[in-house]
Amino acid sequence: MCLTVCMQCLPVPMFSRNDFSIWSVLKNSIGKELSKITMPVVFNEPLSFLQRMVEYMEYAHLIKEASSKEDPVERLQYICAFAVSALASNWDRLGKPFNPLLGETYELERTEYRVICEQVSHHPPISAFHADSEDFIFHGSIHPKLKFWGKSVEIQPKGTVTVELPKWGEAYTWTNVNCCVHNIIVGKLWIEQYGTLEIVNSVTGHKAVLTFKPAGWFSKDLHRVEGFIMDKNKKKLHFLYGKWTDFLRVTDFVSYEGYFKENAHKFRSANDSKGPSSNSDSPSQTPKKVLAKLNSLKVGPFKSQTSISEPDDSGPVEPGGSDIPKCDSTYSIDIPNSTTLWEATPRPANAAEYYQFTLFAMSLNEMEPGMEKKICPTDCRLRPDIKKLENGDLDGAAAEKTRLEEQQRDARKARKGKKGSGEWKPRWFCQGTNPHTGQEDWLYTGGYWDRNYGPDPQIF
Ligand code: CLR
Repeated sequence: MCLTVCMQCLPVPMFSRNDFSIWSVLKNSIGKELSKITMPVVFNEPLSFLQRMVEYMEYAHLIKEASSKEDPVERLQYICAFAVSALASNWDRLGKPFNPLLGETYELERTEYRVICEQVSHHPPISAFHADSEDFIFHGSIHPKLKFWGKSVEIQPKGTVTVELPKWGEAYTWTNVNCCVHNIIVGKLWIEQYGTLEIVNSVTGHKAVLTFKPAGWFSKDLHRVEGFIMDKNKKKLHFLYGKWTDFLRVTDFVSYEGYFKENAHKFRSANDSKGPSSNSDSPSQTPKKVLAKLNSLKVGPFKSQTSISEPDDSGPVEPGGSDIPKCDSTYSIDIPNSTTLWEATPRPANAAEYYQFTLFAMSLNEMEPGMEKKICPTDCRLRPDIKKLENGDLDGAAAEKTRLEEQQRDARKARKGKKGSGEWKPRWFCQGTNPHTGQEDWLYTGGYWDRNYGPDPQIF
């Protein structure tokens, strides 16, 4: 146990979730959106979703690296590395971040950049962020959309993110790939990210198309990412490959072609990348096997809520499909003339006891001396429920969480009652058109770092 706040661990280890059934809670949440799902705090991690979003920034040095390159193709390579690295912290992270309260903010100042986030909408939940530094601006908004598939939950992080490199007058935009949390009924939870991520350089027309592969049979492609960088005429210039949990490399197209001819078997995939590994498990097809397992399931304090009826139509049982993330793919691709663009920092040795946090995640609640007075009173570092969970007080955290959610509901009702100016208006962002995509987005209105906050709004 750490007595002082340090970067290496949190104040106390997490509680075991073994005695709790996530399904007994989630089955009542089917069809609900993320901000309406209430789960016992034991399933939470001591971070707000705003902080989880800031984890995109862990490898922000890659954007600086991109900006330092003279060649637009090399710039795009590093932007790709950044986009992939931004997802690395999700590996094995199965705690649910706290739903941000409307108007909640989070700031992070590091030597290389600073970032401000705000929860700009509660229903639907939308979180906006804006990071700036000497070399880049990185901004966007995320509206996580949930889809229940029976055994799994699919999460679509709707919204676009934009990196701007002022030195080159360039903007790069993309939408993050979907992710799927498997085995919510029974078994070990695991996370998969799959789909296509397209990054476009708005000025030169260069484009990267990266495919996040579904794990596939025998988990051959677990975590794998592959794709190409193309010029504006769609000519393939470079091949990128790696794992979103681990690394990204690049090689020129000629070396790739030569290697591909000799090792074609390594690239052939049993699945295409459109869906998660188990996209056949729609609710009406819940396999009998799963239900049988369910009946023998040990459930914790929520047993009374568990009443599962047999569906009329039991679908096919998957052939060794996606229930278990067997093991990481072990075959290696080592293409001649490759350069490593990014490599993940290993998790701390004690990560399993601390929500599988990376060192970066562990530092996100840190309060340096004097910081309480400096930060905005809506900063989630000041949220009592998150603090209590971090300190191991589960009951206290649950009570505070309920209090805050009730307070938020009352405030909403009070606003509705008022005529005219009753609508909530975000403080640091406004809705507008992203000039680089032409689409609706949330844009930073400025002024946060002047630090003239005043006492309102009081949301905690
Ligand atoms: C994944 C990367 C995306 C942004 C994003 C949005 C929602 C996040 C998700 C990420 C990771 C997994 C997540 C999810 C919200 C809830 C879910 C944190 C960061 C956790 C694992 C809760 C699971 C509990 C359910 C089974 C409801 O770009």
